[in-house]
Order: sequence, then structure tokens, then C-alpha cells
Amino acid sequence: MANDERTIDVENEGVAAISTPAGVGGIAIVRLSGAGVIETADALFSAAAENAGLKTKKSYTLTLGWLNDENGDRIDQVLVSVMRKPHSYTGEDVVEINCHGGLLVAQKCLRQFLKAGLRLAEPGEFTRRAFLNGRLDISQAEAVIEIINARSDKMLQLSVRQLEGINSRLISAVEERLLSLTADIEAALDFPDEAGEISLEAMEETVKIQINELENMLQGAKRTEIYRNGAVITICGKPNVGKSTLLNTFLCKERAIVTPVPGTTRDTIEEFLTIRGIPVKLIDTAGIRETRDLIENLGVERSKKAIYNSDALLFLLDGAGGVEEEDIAVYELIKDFEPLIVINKSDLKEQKASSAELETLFPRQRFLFISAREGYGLEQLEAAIEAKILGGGAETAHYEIMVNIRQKEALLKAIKHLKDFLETCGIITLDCLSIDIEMAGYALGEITGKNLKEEAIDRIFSEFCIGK
Ligand SMILES: Nc1nc2c(ncn2[C@@H]2O[C@H](COP(=O)(O)OP(=O)(O)OP(=O)(O)O)[C@@H](O)[C@H]2O)c(=O)[nH]1
Ligand SMILES: [Mg+2]
Repeated sequence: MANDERTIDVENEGVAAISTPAGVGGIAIVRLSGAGVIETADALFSAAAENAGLKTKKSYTLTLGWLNDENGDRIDQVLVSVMRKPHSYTGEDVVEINCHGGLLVAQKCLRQFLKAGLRLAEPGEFTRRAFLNGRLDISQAEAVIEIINARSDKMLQLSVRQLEGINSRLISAVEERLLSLTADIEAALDFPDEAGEISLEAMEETVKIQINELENMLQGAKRTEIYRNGAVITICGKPNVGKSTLLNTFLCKERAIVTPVPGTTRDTIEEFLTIRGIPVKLIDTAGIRETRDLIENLGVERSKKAIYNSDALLFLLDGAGGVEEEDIAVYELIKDFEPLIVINKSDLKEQKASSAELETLFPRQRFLFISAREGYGLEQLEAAIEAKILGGGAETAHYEIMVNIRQKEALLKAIKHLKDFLETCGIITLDCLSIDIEMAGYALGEITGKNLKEEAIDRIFSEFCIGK
């Protein structure tokens, strides 16, 4: 008994840390959480108004006053918020001290609380406590790191959705259906008379639907990986079709030299931008043609290398100049990469490349008509690029979720068990069959953290910073 009490105390031990980054700023926040932190803070605090001690404060209130050292000397003027358990970030009593944002003053405030008996919080300890107290599940805890690390609007939006619990909801729905399957199987085994014959076809059908759901999640996750890691797009084509002009238009600046002289660009030019929320490395290349010029030839070789390493290719043609043999030679080189065919210089009146001719030369292809110089047709081009990179899977867009490696492995494990079930359904006995379903459910529990081992949890929280 005594032992138990001690364990509980240690778990709930008051901890403190500075939650704002080291450096000078408007304010800094020292956060306290655990048993007795309101009393500890109150003992060092003198409120500006009378009878405004922290001990009697309601949850979610702010109090202005002074933080003192053990001798009663003032350290700083502070604003203190009190958040009582269980409705706080950690699920424990939480006090946050907003002091002035100097490095020394925040350190002094923190040191005072450590002197008063609180322990320095480990990295991620506040969020870990929130997880242990059921305030968020593990995939939501991981979303907290993603939010902190987000560098694009899209990543932030996806991280926030994960914090809201989208992954957990999708997973729980599958888990529930698997649980009810197991229950049906158990009933059929335990009370064969009352439960009646169990329909293997119906079970198979349910399992197939769950596999589909999990595979959609994986597919959706693939999309978000692109938002995270970005894509490489290469503009290619024969000389003078307007590749560098297109690069400049995308960047809204005169990055590459543009001239009417074919063979202007001699080297690959790489620039970074975002297209519809996707971080993109856009590469302008030297126009591909047979040439005796040594430097240009080296450039052409680099163009080819860039082509092989791209996620999407824009094959540029000059609509006014028409399609020539040189264009066809480039197309032969790249057609296996399924380039987007872009007809440039659509602003010019005379267009030599007729639709009929284009359709004969490039059967079953879609053509995007643009003017790189005038900025015409770019929206459609961007939409086509987005669809190309994301694999067109608009139908899986509502599964757009972030899945990290850990979660992906758990999903794959669950899918494998469900597929094993389908393979052996009708061959092996019912009780053996239910094992696969249970294993699948167990794997899914790793995503929300229900079935996660201590070391795995430690690994997740070790990525956090102090004060979070
Ligand atoms: N009318 C018109 N002219 C364009 C357009 N895009 C490019 N040009 C012109 O076409 C010429 C060649 O443009 P660049 O962008 O240098 O072509 P490039 O494909 O990079 O050429 P290389 O670097 O030689 O391979 C320049 O004179 C541009 O002003 C367009 O959309 N409309
Ligand atoms: Mg160029």
C-alpha cells in the first residue's frame, strides 16, 4: 500500500520548465504541473490586489502580482494563470507564470520553483503526462511535434487535423468493427445453438471493407508525404520554346536569362517555390538538341540527368513555331516518364501546331495551352501539376492525414493480418481465424498508443523539447 502511494506521488510529482524558447522576447512562460504546484506558486507569489491568493483562484483565471524569492525579495512582476485538474493540458493542476521575456529573469523564476521543491521537467514531460492522463492519445501527442515543426500552411493544417483526432477516429471506427467481428465469432464458438451459423461471406465482406479503409489511409498518407518532402519538377524541351521564361514566370522574377537565341540556357537552374501548397524544386534545363558545342553538350547531358530524377516533367512545345523533328526527338527520350505536354506561346496569333496535328503526334494525351510570357493558362497548368504529383487521387483527399513511419508500419501490419484472414477463411477453424482479427486490432492500437510498449513511448517523447 505504502509502496503504491509512493509510486503515485512520483508520477504526479510537481515539475517545472521554461516553455518559451531561450532568448530575449516580450514574455517568457514558466510552466508548472503536478501535485501541489498551485500551493508552491502561491507561497512565492504576492498578488497586486488584496485577497487574490492563487489557492482560492478558480480554474482558467489570470492574476497579476509579484514573484518573490525565498527571502521575499521580488524577482519580477508576473501574470499567473491557474488551470485546475482535470481540465488542463496535462490533466493535472497547472500554473503558468508569464514573466518578462529576458533570459535571466525566466531562469531566475524557474530556479526559484526548483528551490521550492519542484523537479525540472524532462523534454516532452508535460505532453507525456497529458497522454498518461488520457487528455490526448499518442497520435495526437505526435501532432503536437508536427505543429511545432510545421513549415508550410498545408503541413500546419494537416497537423492541426491530427491534433483534433482524425487519425484516432478513423482507426477507432475500424477497431470497433473488428471487435464486433471477434464478438460474433466468440458467440458462435461459445453458444453455437443460439448464435446460429456464422456467415463466412459476411465476415469476409466486412474484413474487405476494413482493408480498403486502411489502404485509403495509407494512400492519403502518401499525399501528405509529398506535402512534407516536396517534389522535383523539370521543364524540358528543345531550345527556345520558353522553358526559362516559364521558370521566371513561376518565380515572379527574372531568374534565368531569356533571349530569342536558341541554346541560351547552358546549365540546369534549380529554384524552390510552392505550387498549390506543395514544396517544389523547379528545374529549368538546357534545350535538348544535337550540338557540336562542347559546353552546350554538357548542359544537354545535365538536362537528361534532371529528367531521370524528377517526380514530374513539363514537356514544352512552341505552339506558334509548330512541332518539329527536334521536339519529337525530345519526346522519344522522355515519353516513358509520362510528361505533361505544355503548348507555349499561345498568345501569338499564328499557331502552327493545330489540335489535329497534336493529337496525331501525341495520341491520347491532354494538352495544356499556356503563354509563359503573358502568364496565361498557368492555373490549369498548376492544377495539372498538382494532380500529377499527388497521383490524381482526389477520391482519397478526405483521407489526407499525416502518418509517420511508426503509424505506417502499424497500418501495414494490420492490413497483413486482415489479408491473412481472407486467405485462410473457410480453411482453418473459427477460433484460429479470430486470432488474425485480434492481431489486426492490436496493431491498430499501436497507432493510438493503447498497445504501445514503454520504450516506444519513450522514443516518441524524446523528440520533444523541454517545456512542451
Ligand atoms: N510570344 C511569346 N514568346 C515567348 C513566350 N515564352 C517565351 N517566349 C520567347 O521565346 C524566346 C525564348 O525563350 P526562353 O525562355 O529563353 O526559351 P528556352 O526554352 O529557355 O530556350 P533555351 O534556353 O535556349 O533552351 C524568348 O525570346 C522569349 O521571350 C510566350 O509565352 N509567348
Ligand atoms: Mg532557357
